[in-house]
Order: sequence, then C-alpha cells, then structure tokens
Amino acid sequence: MKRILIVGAGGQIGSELTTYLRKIYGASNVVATDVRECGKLAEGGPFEVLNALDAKAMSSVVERYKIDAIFNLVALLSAVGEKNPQTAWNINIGALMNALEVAREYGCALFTPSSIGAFGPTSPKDKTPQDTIMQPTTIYGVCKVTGELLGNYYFRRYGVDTRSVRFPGIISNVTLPGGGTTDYAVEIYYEAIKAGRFTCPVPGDVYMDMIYMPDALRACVELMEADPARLVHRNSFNLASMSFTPEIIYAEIRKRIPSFEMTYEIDPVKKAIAESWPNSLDDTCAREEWGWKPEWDLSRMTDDMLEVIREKYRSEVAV
Ligand code: AKB
Repeated sequence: MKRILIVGAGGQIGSELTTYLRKIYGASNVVATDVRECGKLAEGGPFEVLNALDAKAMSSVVERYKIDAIFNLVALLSAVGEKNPQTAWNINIGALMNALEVAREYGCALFTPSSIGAFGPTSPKDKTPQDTIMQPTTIYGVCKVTGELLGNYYFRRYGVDTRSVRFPGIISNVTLPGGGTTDYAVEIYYEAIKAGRFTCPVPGDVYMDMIYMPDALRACVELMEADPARLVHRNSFNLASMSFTPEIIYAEIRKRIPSFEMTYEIDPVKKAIAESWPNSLDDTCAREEWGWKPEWDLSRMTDDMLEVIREKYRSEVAV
C-alpha cells in the first residue's frame, strides 16, 4: 500500500485508522473521506467529503489521488440496521459495490470489515470455526455474508486483491460506536467514570468476542501487508482477542472502581442479536496465514480505557 483511501473515515474505526495509517505511510498518502466534514481528519492530511453511494465521486477521488488501496468502512451496525433493514442493505451493500467496482477499474486492493455478526444461531457457538455454517438473522449479518461472498467473487473473477477480517466488538476511546450490539462494552467505561453507574442493555451472561482498538488497527495493516501467497482465505478471517460477558467486564471495572454499579434494562433487539452470535471465534487461520496475534487482554485494556477516559473528562472540566 502506498496511497490509501479511507471511505467512512469519520466513524469509530476510521477516525483512528486514518491517524494510524498516516503515521505509517505518511500523512499526504492517506486520503480520509466521509459523508460529512470531519475537522480533525482534515487537519492531519488530505480530506474529501464523499458520499460512498456516489460511484462517480469515488472514482474521481481514486483517480485524482492515484490511490492503490481502499479501506471501505461504511456500515450501518447491527442494532440500528434492524430499525430500517432496507436502508441498511442500501448503504452497506451500495458502498461496498462501488468500492469493489472502483477497485476493479483502478487496480486497487480493497479492505472491507466483516464481523462476528456474519454468524447466526445455527453456527457452532464456541470457538466458531473459520469455515462453517453462516445463517445470520440480522440484516447487518446478511450484508456481511454477502460482502464476504462478493469480495471472494471479485478476487476470483477479476483478480481484485480483496481482504477482510471478521471483527469482534471494537472497544475504543476516541470515537464512540453507534448502533451496534457490542456498544455496551465501550459505554460501560464512559459511564463508570462519568456517572459511577451503568444500565446494561444486554443480558449479563451473554458472551461476545471483543477487541481493543490498537489490536484492531494492527490487524488491518498486517492483513493488507501479508504475503498473498500465504493467504488461503481472504474474505473473511475470524479474528479473536478476548471474549467476555457484561458481568465479567463489570467485575473488572469494579476491581478499579469498587463503588461502580451496574443494573439491567434489557433491549429486546440487542438481546436477540447478542444471543444469536458466537461466544468466541477460532482465529487459527488468521494466526497461520498472516501471523495474527492479539496483544491486549481485558485487564490491560480496562486499565488503559479508564485512564484515557478519566484524562478526557479531566481536560474537559479544565477547559
Ligand atoms: C455491532 O455490534 O453491530 C458491531 C459488530 C460486532 O460488528 N460492533
């Protein structure tokens, strides 16, 4: 990768991936785009307002900046997708189809995240294998499976260098996620610092895979830089780092903030989605084919999240 385009750079992953890639590849070589103006991203390097559903506009940016790799991060997440499945399909698949076509036309590599949401209740629940039954029951999952199949199709049919990972819930402290089922695992840290209490929308005993943002960012680059000759799979690799329930993350935070309290107000949509997803993924193929190895666990991540968020609120109060 030499000149990179990020589509949907204003979201949870994009806002940090842009900075991360600019550090590695040089600020002027990473073009951030989003449907809205994003002040911070525009300060650190090239930025363009781009509606990912506008294929012509996407081609024009790729041509103008001589892009050779695209990160398509546009997505309506699982819980919000259920509120309007047609919009979720149109946005998620519309942006992906445009990115695939532009990548084909201009010979770009293409990274598109898949998700644990690509699995469903009929997939094996524990240590879900790389290649197994995928019958998701959300529109988000339907889009993710479709996206994986399209990625593989474009690779086989046109030789487009498509690569992808099935992300767990991503925990981060820069941009809040929005509309996901795993969002609670980010919100809980903010509420622990801000309010000392948290109302959890997901049942306390439901396991889901999670990953800390620094590991997620590293995974994107390591996969895109991996030797293609070693890749048996492409779209999409199971990625695992940590798996926990709301009760487990609550207990971890209470070790540091003993007065922290959590109650439940279950969101039926999030409950159904969370219960349909795997407890944990088997990421052996990612480890074997491109050397994936997570560096963060729940304990270290909790220390870091609480410290960063505490500092954020301290400086907000100081302003
Ligand atoms: C969501 O909860 O929808 C996402 C995901 C796991 O893909 N964070």
